[in-house]
Amino acid sequence: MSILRNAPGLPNIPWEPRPETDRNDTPLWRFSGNPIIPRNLMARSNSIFNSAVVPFGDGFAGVFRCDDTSRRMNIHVGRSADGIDWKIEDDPIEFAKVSPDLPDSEYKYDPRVVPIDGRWYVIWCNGYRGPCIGLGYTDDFKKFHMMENATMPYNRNGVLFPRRINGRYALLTRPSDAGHTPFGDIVYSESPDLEFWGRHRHVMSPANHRISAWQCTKIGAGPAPIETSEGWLLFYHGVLNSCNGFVYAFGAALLDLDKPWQVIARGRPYMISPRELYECVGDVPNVTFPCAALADGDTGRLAIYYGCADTVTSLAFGMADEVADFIKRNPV
Ligand code: BMA
Repeated sequence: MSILRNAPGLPNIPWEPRPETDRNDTPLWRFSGNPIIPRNLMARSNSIFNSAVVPFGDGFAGVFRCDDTSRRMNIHVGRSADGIDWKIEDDPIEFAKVSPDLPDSEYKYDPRVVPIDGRWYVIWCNGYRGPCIGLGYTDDFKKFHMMENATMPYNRNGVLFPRRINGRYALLTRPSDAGHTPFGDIVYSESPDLEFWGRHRHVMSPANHRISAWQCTKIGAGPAPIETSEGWLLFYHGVLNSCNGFVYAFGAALLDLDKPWQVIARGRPYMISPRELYECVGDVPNVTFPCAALADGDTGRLAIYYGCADTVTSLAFGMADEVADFIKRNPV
Protein backbone atom coordinates (compact mmCIF):
# COMPACT_ATOMS: atom_id res chain seq x y z
CA MET A 1 0.00 0.00 0.00
CA SER A 2 1.55 3.31 -1.02
CA ILE A 3 0.59 6.82 0.06
CA LEU A 4 -0.45 7.57 -3.54
CA ARG A 5 -4.16 8.33 -4.13
CA ASN A 6 -6.11 7.95 -7.38
CA ALA A 7 -3.00 6.46 -9.00
CA PRO A 8 -3.44 3.24 -10.96
CA GLY A 9 -0.74 0.59 -10.89
CA LEU A 10 2.04 1.18 -13.40
CA PRO A 11 4.05 -2.08 -13.33
CA ASN A 12 6.13 -0.99 -16.34
CA ILE A 13 7.29 2.28 -14.75
CA PRO A 14 10.97 2.88 -15.62
CA TRP A 15 12.89 1.82 -12.53
CA GLU A 16 16.29 1.07 -11.12
CA PRO A 17 16.98 0.53 -7.39
CA ARG A 18 19.00 3.06 -5.46
CA PRO A 19 22.72 2.27 -5.81
CA GLU A 20 24.24 1.14 -2.53
CA THR A 21 27.11 3.56 -3.06
CA ASP A 22 24.67 6.51 -2.99
CA ARG A 23 24.91 7.74 0.59
CA ASN A 24 23.51 11.23 -0.01
CA ASP A 25 20.67 12.18 2.29
CA THR A 26 18.11 12.81 -0.43
CA PRO A 27 15.12 10.64 -1.34
CA LEU A 28 15.86 10.79 -5.10
CA TRP A 29 18.59 9.07 -7.10
CA ARG A 30 19.65 9.27 -10.73
CA PHE A 31 19.25 6.61 -13.42
CA SER A 32 22.62 5.07 -14.33
CA GLY A 33 21.73 5.41 -18.04
CA ASN A 34 21.40 9.22 -17.90
CA PRO A 35 20.94 11.18 -20.00
CA ILE A 36 18.22 9.09 -21.63
CA ILE A 37 17.63 11.47 -24.56
CA PRO A 38 20.64 12.92 -26.38
CA ARG A 39 20.50 16.42 -27.80
CA ASN A 40 20.82 15.23 -31.40
CA LEU A 41 18.18 12.48 -31.42
CA MET A 42 16.62 14.12 -34.47
CA ALA A 43 18.40 15.51 -37.52
CA ARG A 44 17.46 19.10 -36.71
CA SER A 45 17.46 19.09 -32.91
CA ASN A 46 19.89 21.32 -31.04
CA SER A 47 18.62 20.15 -27.64
CA ILE A 48 15.76 18.10 -26.11
CA PHE A 49 15.15 18.84 -22.47
CA ASN A 50 12.34 20.12 -20.19
CA SER A 51 9.77 17.56 -21.35
CA ALA A 52 6.65 15.68 -20.22
CA VAL A 53 5.84 11.97 -20.25
CA VAL A 54 2.64 10.02 -19.42
CA PRO A 55 1.57 6.36 -19.59
CA PHE A 56 -0.21 5.76 -22.90
CA GLY A 57 -1.53 2.47 -24.30
CA ASP A 58 0.93 -0.33 -23.50
CA GLY A 59 3.80 2.13 -23.15
CA PHE A 60 4.39 5.84 -22.87
CA ALA A 61 3.83 9.04 -24.83
CA GLY A 62 5.26 12.45 -24.29
CA VAL A 63 5.53 16.03 -25.41
CA PHE A 64 9.14 17.14 -25.71
CA ARG A 65 10.74 20.52 -25.72
CA CYS A 66 13.03 20.58 -28.73
CA ASP A 67 15.03 23.60 -29.74
CA ASP A 68 16.07 23.15 -33.36
CA THR A 69 19.30 24.04 -35.11
CA SER A 70 17.85 27.47 -35.88
CA ARG A 71 17.32 27.71 -32.09
CA ARG A 72 13.56 27.90 -32.50
CA MET A 73 11.73 26.61 -29.41
CA ASN A 74 8.91 24.15 -30.04
CA ILE A 75 7.21 20.99 -28.71
CA HIS A 76 7.17 17.57 -30.41
CA VAL A 77 5.37 14.26 -29.80
CA GLY A 78 7.37 11.22 -28.73
CA ARG A 79 6.56 7.56 -28.09
CA SER A 80 8.32 4.86 -26.13
CA ALA A 81 7.66 1.26 -25.12
CA ASP A 82 9.69 1.48 -21.89
CA GLY A 83 9.81 5.20 -21.03
CA ILE A 84 13.57 5.26 -21.59
CA ASP A 85 14.18 4.67 -25.28
CA TRP A 86 12.29 7.39 -27.20
CA LYS A 87 11.29 8.05 -30.79
CA ILE A 88 10.46 11.73 -31.22
CA GLU A 89 8.80 13.15 -34.32
CA ASP A 90 10.93 15.40 -36.50
CA ASP A 91 8.25 18.05 -36.89
CA PRO A 92 6.66 20.07 -34.10
CA ILE A 93 3.07 19.46 -33.02
CA GLU A 94 0.55 21.22 -35.23
CA PHE A 95 -2.34 22.41 -33.13
CA ALA A 96 -5.84 22.98 -34.55
CA LYS A 97 -7.29 26.08 -32.90
CA VAL A 98 -10.58 25.50 -31.12
CA SER A 99 -11.59 28.98 -32.29
CA PRO A 100 -10.28 30.96 -35.30
CA ASP A 101 -9.92 33.98 -33.00
CA LEU A 102 -7.08 32.38 -31.06
CA PRO A 103 -3.78 34.23 -31.44
CA ASP A 104 -0.86 32.49 -33.11
CA SER A 105 1.84 31.00 -30.96
CA GLU A 106 5.26 32.57 -31.53
CA TYR A 107 7.12 29.77 -29.71
CA LYS A 108 6.45 26.96 -27.26
CA TYR A 109 8.55 25.54 -24.46
CA ASP A 110 8.58 23.62 -21.17
CA PRO A 111 5.45 21.45 -21.73
CA ARG A 112 3.63 19.47 -19.07
CA VAL A 113 1.03 16.81 -19.94
CA VAL A 114 -1.76 16.20 -17.45
CA PRO A 115 -4.57 13.63 -17.81
CA ILE A 116 -7.90 14.94 -16.51
CA ASP A 117 -11.12 12.94 -16.91
CA GLY A 118 -9.60 10.74 -19.63
CA ARG A 119 -8.23 13.54 -21.82
CA TRP A 120 -4.59 14.65 -22.02
CA TYR A 121 -4.08 18.36 -21.52
CA VAL A 122 -0.87 19.94 -22.70
CA ILE A 123 0.22 23.13 -20.97
CA TRP A 124 3.32 25.06 -21.95
CA CYS A 125 5.04 28.40 -21.95
CA ASN A 126 3.55 30.10 -25.01
CA GLY A 127 4.91 33.02 -26.97
CA TYR A 128 2.26 35.71 -27.30
CA ARG A 129 3.90 39.13 -27.05
CA GLY A 130 5.99 37.60 -24.30
CA PRO A 131 5.75 34.33 -22.42
CA CYS A 132 2.30 33.29 -21.18
CA ILE A 133 0.61 29.98 -20.36
CA GLY A 134 -0.66 28.07 -23.43
CA LEU A 135 -3.17 25.25 -23.13
CA GLY A 136 -4.38 22.49 -25.43
CA TYR A 137 -5.48 18.87 -25.44
CA THR A 138 -5.24 15.60 -27.30
CA ASP A 139 -7.18 12.35 -27.11
CA ASP A 140 -4.67 10.26 -29.05
CA PHE A 141 -1.29 12.07 -29.30
CA LYS A 142 -2.00 12.48 -33.02
CA LYS A 143 -4.47 15.36 -33.21
CA PHE A 144 -3.86 18.30 -30.91
CA HIS A 145 -6.21 21.18 -30.20
CA MET A 146 -5.20 24.60 -28.95
CA MET A 147 -7.42 26.34 -26.43
CA GLU A 148 -7.37 29.89 -25.06
CA ASN A 149 -4.21 30.92 -23.25
CA ALA A 150 -4.71 30.36 -19.53
CA THR A 151 -2.95 33.61 -18.62
CA MET A 152 -1.87 36.86 -20.19
CA PRO A 153 1.85 37.64 -20.43
CA TYR A 154 4.06 37.44 -18.48
CA ASN A 155 3.84 34.03 -16.92
CA ARG A 156 5.68 30.69 -16.98
CA ASN A 157 5.57 27.25 -15.41
CA GLY A 158 1.85 26.59 -15.78
CA VAL A 159 0.88 23.22 -14.32
CA LEU A 160 -2.61 21.74 -14.03
CA PHE A 161 -3.73 19.53 -11.17
CA PRO A 162 -4.78 16.06 -12.42
CA ARG A 163 -8.34 16.38 -11.15
CA ARG A 164 -10.87 19.03 -10.30
CA ILE A 165 -10.69 20.36 -6.75
CA ASN A 166 -13.99 21.30 -5.15
CA GLY A 167 -15.56 21.04 -8.60
CA ARG A 168 -13.09 23.35 -10.41
CA TYR A 169 -10.01 22.88 -12.55
CA ALA A 170 -6.91 23.96 -10.68
CA LEU A 171 -3.72 25.56 -11.96
CA LEU A 172 -0.34 26.64 -10.63
CA THR A 173 1.61 29.37 -12.44
CA ARG A 174 4.60 31.60 -11.85
CA PRO A 175 3.95 35.23 -12.86
CA SER A 176 7.16 36.63 -14.34
CA ASP A 177 8.59 39.22 -16.71
CA ALA A 178 9.72 39.33 -20.33
CA GLY A 179 13.33 38.35 -19.60
CA HIS A 180 15.27 35.92 -17.43
CA THR A 181 13.08 36.76 -14.46
CA PRO A 182 15.03 37.45 -11.24
CA PHE A 183 11.99 36.78 -8.99
CA GLY A 184 9.05 34.39 -8.88
CA ASP A 185 6.34 32.98 -6.61
CA ILE A 186 4.00 30.05 -7.25
CA VAL A 187 0.32 31.04 -7.39
CA TYR A 188 -2.90 29.03 -7.60
CA SER A 189 -5.94 29.78 -9.79
CA GLU A 190 -9.14 27.89 -10.51
CA SER A 191 -11.62 27.66 -13.36
CA PRO A 192 -15.05 26.12 -14.04
CA ASP A 193 -14.24 25.46 -17.72
CA LEU A 194 -10.44 25.66 -18.33
CA GLU A 195 -10.99 29.04 -20.03
CA PHE A 196 -11.84 31.60 -17.36
CA TRP A 197 -9.45 31.60 -14.41
CA GLY A 198 -9.84 33.35 -11.07
CA ARG A 199 -9.82 33.01 -7.28
CA HIS A 200 -6.06 33.51 -7.40
CA ARG A 201 -4.18 32.52 -4.26
CA HIS A 202 -0.54 32.84 -3.32
CA VAL A 203 1.12 29.47 -2.60
CA MET A 204 4.86 29.93 -1.99
CA SER A 205 7.58 32.54 -2.32
CA PRO A 206 11.32 31.93 -2.70
CA ALA A 207 12.93 30.92 0.61
CA ASN A 208 15.18 32.99 2.83
CA HIS A 209 18.72 32.64 1.43
CA ARG A 210 20.19 31.87 4.86
CA ILE A 211 17.84 28.92 5.31
CA SER A 212 17.49 27.36 1.86
CA ALA A 213 19.59 29.18 -0.71
CA TRP A 214 18.93 26.83 -3.65
CA GLN A 215 15.37 28.24 -3.79
CA CYS A 216 16.02 31.85 -2.73
CA THR A 217 15.70 33.66 -6.09
CA LYS A 218 12.61 32.16 -7.77
CA ILE A 219 10.58 28.97 -7.71
CA GLY A 220 8.21 27.27 -10.18
CA ALA A 221 6.02 24.18 -10.23
CA GLY A 222 7.51 21.12 -11.94
CA PRO A 223 5.46 18.01 -12.75
CA ALA A 224 1.68 17.95 -12.16
CA PRO A 225 1.05 17.61 -8.41
CA ILE A 226 0.77 13.99 -7.24
CA GLU A 227 -2.12 13.14 -4.93
CA THR A 228 -1.10 11.38 -1.70
CA SER A 229 -2.64 10.72 1.70
CA GLU A 230 -0.20 13.40 3.01
CA GLY A 231 -1.39 16.11 0.61
CA TRP A 232 -0.51 17.08 -2.97
CA LEU A 233 3.13 16.21 -3.53
CA LEU A 234 4.58 19.05 -5.60
CA PHE A 235 8.08 18.80 -7.03
CA TYR A 236 9.24 22.29 -7.93
CA HIS A 237 12.40 23.94 -9.16
CA GLY A 238 14.22 26.62 -7.24
CA VAL A 239 16.91 29.01 -8.36
CA LEU A 240 20.05 30.29 -6.70
CA ASN A 241 21.61 33.42 -8.18
CA SER A 242 25.32 32.61 -7.94
CA CYS A 243 28.28 34.78 -8.92
CA ASN A 244 28.36 32.65 -12.07
CA GLY A 245 24.63 32.92 -12.91
CA PHE A 246 21.45 31.01 -12.09
CA VAL A 247 21.60 27.45 -10.69
CA TYR A 248 18.38 25.41 -11.07
CA ALA A 249 17.79 22.62 -8.52
CA PHE A 250 14.59 20.90 -7.42
CA GLY A 251 12.90 19.77 -4.24
CA ALA A 252 9.32 19.21 -3.10
CA ALA A 253 6.46 20.41 -0.89
CA LEU A 254 3.15 19.02 0.35
CA LEU A 255 0.02 21.09 -0.31
CA ASP A 256 -3.40 20.77 1.30
CA LEU A 257 -5.68 18.49 -0.73
CA ASP A 258 -8.73 20.78 -0.63
CA LYS A 259 -6.97 24.15 -0.39
CA PRO A 260 -3.76 23.60 -2.33
CA TRP A 261 -2.58 27.18 -1.72
CA GLN A 262 -2.00 26.11 1.89
CA VAL A 263 1.46 24.58 2.29
CA ILE A 264 1.57 21.67 4.74
CA ALA A 265 5.34 21.27 4.61
CA ARG A 266 8.15 22.37 2.32
CA GLY A 267 11.55 20.73 2.08
CA ARG A 268 14.62 22.74 3.01
CA PRO A 269 17.34 20.75 1.19
CA TYR A 270 17.18 20.20 -2.54
CA MET A 271 16.58 16.67 -3.79
CA ILE A 272 18.48 17.00 -7.10
CA SER A 273 20.92 19.79 -7.93
CA PRO A 274 23.38 20.02 -10.84
CA ARG A 275 26.22 17.63 -10.05
CA GLU A 276 26.76 15.22 -12.93
CA LEU A 277 28.60 16.45 -16.01
CA TYR A 278 25.43 16.39 -18.17
CA GLU A 279 23.72 18.66 -15.60
CA CYS A 280 26.63 21.07 -15.25
CA VAL A 281 27.71 21.39 -18.86
CA GLY A 282 25.49 22.26 -21.82
CA ASP A 283 23.82 25.21 -23.50
CA VAL A 284 22.87 26.61 -20.08
CA PRO A 285 25.16 25.17 -17.41
CA ASN A 286 23.89 24.06 -13.99
CA VAL A 287 20.22 23.38 -14.69
CA THR A 288 18.07 20.47 -13.45
CA PHE A 289 14.45 21.18 -14.38
CA PRO A 290 11.65 18.59 -13.81
CA CYS A 291 8.47 18.67 -15.92
CA ALA A 292 6.96 15.18 -15.44
CA ALA A 293 6.66 12.37 -12.91
CA LEU A 294 5.28 8.86 -13.41
CA ALA A 295 3.80 7.15 -10.36
CA ASP A 296 3.02 3.51 -9.67
CA GLY A 297 -0.01 3.46 -7.37
CA ASP A 298 0.75 -0.10 -6.24
CA THR A 299 4.29 0.42 -4.97
CA GLY A 300 4.68 4.20 -4.61
CA ARG A 301 7.56 4.25 -7.09
CA LEU A 302 8.17 7.59 -8.83
CA ALA A 303 10.11 8.25 -12.04
CA ILE A 304 10.86 11.93 -12.63
CA TYR A 305 11.86 13.33 -16.03
CA TYR A 306 14.06 16.40 -15.86
CA GLY A 307 15.90 18.58 -18.32
CA CYS A 308 19.66 18.93 -17.84
CA ALA A 309 21.67 22.05 -18.70
CA ASP A 310 18.93 23.00 -21.23
CA THR A 311 20.42 20.31 -23.47
CA VAL A 312 19.38 16.71 -22.67
CA THR A 313 16.71 14.78 -20.72
CA SER A 314 17.31 12.52 -17.71
CA LEU A 315 15.47 10.33 -15.21
CA ALA A 316 15.51 10.25 -11.41
CA PHE A 317 13.74 7.77 -9.13
CA GLY A 318 12.27 7.81 -5.64
CA MET A 319 9.56 6.37 -3.39
CA ALA A 320 6.57 8.64 -2.68
CA ASP A 321 6.47 7.83 1.05
CA GLU A 322 10.21 8.51 1.46
CA VAL A 323 9.87 11.84 -0.36
CA ALA A 324 6.94 12.92 1.84
CA ASP A 325 8.76 11.78 4.95
CA PHE A 326 11.91 13.66 3.92
CA ILE A 327 9.93 16.89 3.47
CA LYS A 328 8.38 16.56 6.90
CA ARG A 329 11.71 15.73 8.58
CA ASN A 330 13.53 18.64 6.87
CA PRO A 331 11.09 21.56 6.66
CA VAL A 332 11.99 25.10 5.67
C1 BMA B 1 13.85 29.16 -17.41
C2 BMA B 1 13.14 28.48 -18.58
C3 BMA B 1 13.59 27.06 -18.70
C4 BMA B 1 15.09 26.91 -18.64
C5 BMA B 1 15.67 27.69 -17.48
C6 BMA B 1 17.17 27.67 -17.46
O1 BMA B 1 13.54 30.51 -17.35
O2 BMA B 1 13.45 29.18 -19.75
O3 BMA B 1 13.15 26.57 -19.94
O4 BMA B 1 15.40 25.54 -18.47
O5 BMA B 1 15.25 29.02 -17.55
O6 BMA B 1 17.71 28.25 -18.63
